Amino acid sequence: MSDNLYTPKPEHKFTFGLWTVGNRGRDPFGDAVRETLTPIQAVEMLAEVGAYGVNFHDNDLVPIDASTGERERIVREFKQACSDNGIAVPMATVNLFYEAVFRDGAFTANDANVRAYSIQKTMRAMDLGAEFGAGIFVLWGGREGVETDACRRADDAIKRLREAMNYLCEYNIAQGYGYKFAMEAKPNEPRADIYMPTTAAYLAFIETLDHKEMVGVNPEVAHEQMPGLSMTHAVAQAWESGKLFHIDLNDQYPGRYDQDLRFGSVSPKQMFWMVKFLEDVGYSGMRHFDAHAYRTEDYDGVKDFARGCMRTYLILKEKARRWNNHPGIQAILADIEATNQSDGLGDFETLLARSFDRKALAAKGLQYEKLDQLTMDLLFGVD
Ligand code: GLT
Ligand code: MN
Ligand code: MN
Repeated sequence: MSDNLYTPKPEHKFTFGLWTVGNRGRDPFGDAVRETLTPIQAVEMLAEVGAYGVNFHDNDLVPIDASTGERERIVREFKQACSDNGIAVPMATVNLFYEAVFRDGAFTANDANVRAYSIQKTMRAMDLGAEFGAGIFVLWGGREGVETDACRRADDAIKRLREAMNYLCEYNIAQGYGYKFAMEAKPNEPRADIYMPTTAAYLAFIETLDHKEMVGVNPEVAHEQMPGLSMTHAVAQAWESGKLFHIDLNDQYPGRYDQDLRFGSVSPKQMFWMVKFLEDVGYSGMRHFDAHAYRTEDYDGVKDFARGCMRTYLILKEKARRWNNHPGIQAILADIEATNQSDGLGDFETLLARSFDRKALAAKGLQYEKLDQLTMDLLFGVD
């Protein structure tokens, strides 16, 4: 087996955020364990490990208090570093969660000035991303939630979110940026409850927007798995709705804080189904790793982490190819498909007149045990 198969290449569209490889291991109980990585050092590292692109929040690149002159210098130098290292910037986003001003939310905050400031900050982040040719703009509403519902009606929050999105879509049109917005759900953390807890919640919300064609979703493995949901099903619904604009890959034990672990390191079987889905349907967007290295690691360990994310994706992609060509698996799938033949339901009268042999329909074993074990053998590498 050629190891080349598992070597990342630009066509795989593997990207990382500045905040991912640049994560210094801070958590609520302890401070940084790694030195600050400058944006330029991060780009050099991403090129070294074979990534295609880098993504950033406005303030990952340009400090919030930077002067116009500083901003220009930073942008110029970072553009140079990206071009020197052959690294693209396919996605940009905005930090609407770190500063104290966002303690009550951003687009949904009760203070109208906070809401306006949040929209202005987003417009400026869109300007910044556009300077790098980013085509996707991610919006993660991490602070859009509550600890107590005493503070506002939840439907008012949704109306405010809609107003903000409609305004930003108009700005996108007016500036001719051509962004696709990708909204990222999360059930909780840092708020006790976040208003848009699942990808499916966003899919329903997007349909109510003035420019819904411009807005899709950015499902994240960890955010679906925290409450024990299926990432594959979330991704499938987004895809089927034509709304899978971006994806955040990592891993997560259900029922815990947002762990953002190395892709595939916790639930390889679930991630196999997800990768197989993406590859089978021909998803052509970015494969973005929104994860970070263990707090135990130095920067060599961060490289191991980044390489591991991409390698695992490519291994699962190859496993999916083999699954699709596995004679035993395909024979069972053909059996399943044989039961799927239909001339349609016909009109009401026809269907009401049809008789069904309920017992016969329930009698035949479906071989899903065998199918699943063949999958396990393939994943374990023993077949
Ligand atoms: C933050 C969050 C991620 C989001 C990023 C984009 S920021 O790291 O945990 O899930 O994708 O805002
Ligand atoms: Mn996360
Ligand atoms: Mn994310």
